[in-house]
Amino acid sequence: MSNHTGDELGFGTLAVHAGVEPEPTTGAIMTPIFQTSTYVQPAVAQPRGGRYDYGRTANPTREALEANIAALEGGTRGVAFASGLAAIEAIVKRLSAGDHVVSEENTYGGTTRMFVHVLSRLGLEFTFVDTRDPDAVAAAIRPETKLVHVETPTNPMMRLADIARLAELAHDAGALLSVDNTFASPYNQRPLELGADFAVHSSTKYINGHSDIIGGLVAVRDEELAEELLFIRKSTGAVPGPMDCWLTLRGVKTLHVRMERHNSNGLAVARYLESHPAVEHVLYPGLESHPQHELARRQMRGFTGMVSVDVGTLERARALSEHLRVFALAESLGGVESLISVPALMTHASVPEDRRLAMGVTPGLVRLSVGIEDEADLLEDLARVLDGNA
Ligand code: P1T
Repeated sequence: MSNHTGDELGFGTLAVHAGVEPEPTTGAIMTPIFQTSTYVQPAVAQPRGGRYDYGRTANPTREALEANIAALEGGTRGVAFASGLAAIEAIVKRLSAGDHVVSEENTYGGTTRMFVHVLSRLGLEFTFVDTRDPDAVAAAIRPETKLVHVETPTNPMMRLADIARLAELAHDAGALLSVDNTFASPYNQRPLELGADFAVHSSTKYINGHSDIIGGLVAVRDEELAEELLFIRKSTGAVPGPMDCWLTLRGVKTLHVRMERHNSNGLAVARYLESHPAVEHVLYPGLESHPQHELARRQMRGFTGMVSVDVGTLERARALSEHLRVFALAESLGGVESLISVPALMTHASVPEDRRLAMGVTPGLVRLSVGIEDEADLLEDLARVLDGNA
């Protein structure tokens, strides 16, 4: 993947500038926070700009962020939501009772919970498969299948789905493909360019990057899909606040710079852990030992700061995650600071135990979100605990 998105500006230039125009009254270089619920209309039912009638429908701070993510994902339109889950929910809510979704089985636990415990009750059907295997996806597709939903890399097993191959499969069956691109970020992977119909993010993570908001974003190439998502958002209400959109816009300006450091620190931590005798195995697409390393090299520019390791037992997982000093014990990921978590007891606790174990989410699995601190400090922190000097 090249640094340049087609014929125009490079990714870093787009991250800084896309969607951001000087404010017309003063020339303020930063997009104002339009902290308002409504707008004064010059005449009845004649909102300014043809759309500024109410904050749930339209907000200029939110629109700037939406234009930015559209550019970064190589799409034409972006739609912002109150959370990553609200963004995924809107994609699925395009469907109707009786429609069928094929989903990766190892998504974020909250995504699976929403599919199984909320959306299934409304008459949608879900089949969960290992989307590493395109044949398994093909076998799960039915005449009523309208959507294939994958996460790549997956949370927390770092499995990859071949986006180009699955886009073909889905389209041949008359279905659309949505890719949760949260773990990769658009800097490392651009699903729309590989044929996906939706690139969806928990912008809570890398895109905002500073662990101070909850948000979701979807980018699409097709205007009609954008209009459908906007209609669903307006009708169901999961809008992000203007302040959160502004913070996300500020965060995204440094996405390319942060991702370079996440990528290099992630690889350094993965290599270090792979060499350590206390670690049973390391899951990181950038390692030659990752079973899908070739696919990773083909569809990703870098391999992110997400590293999962199996240390064998819950006892050891607890010892590691509770004794580090630089890594903080917390859910979430993708912020500038390093975090560590134990998925089986934290982010994926809502997934039934037998399914967790079948996917490899064992009690000894530890997930690291490697931040942008100094590499030496991160390695030293891990060494101190793993070598037994905590
Ligand atoms: O938390 P929210 O912004 O609603 O995003 C949900 C979500 C969606 N997709 C992926 C891949 C995610 O990892 C998440 C949220 N994940 C965590 C909070 C976590 O610690 O894994």
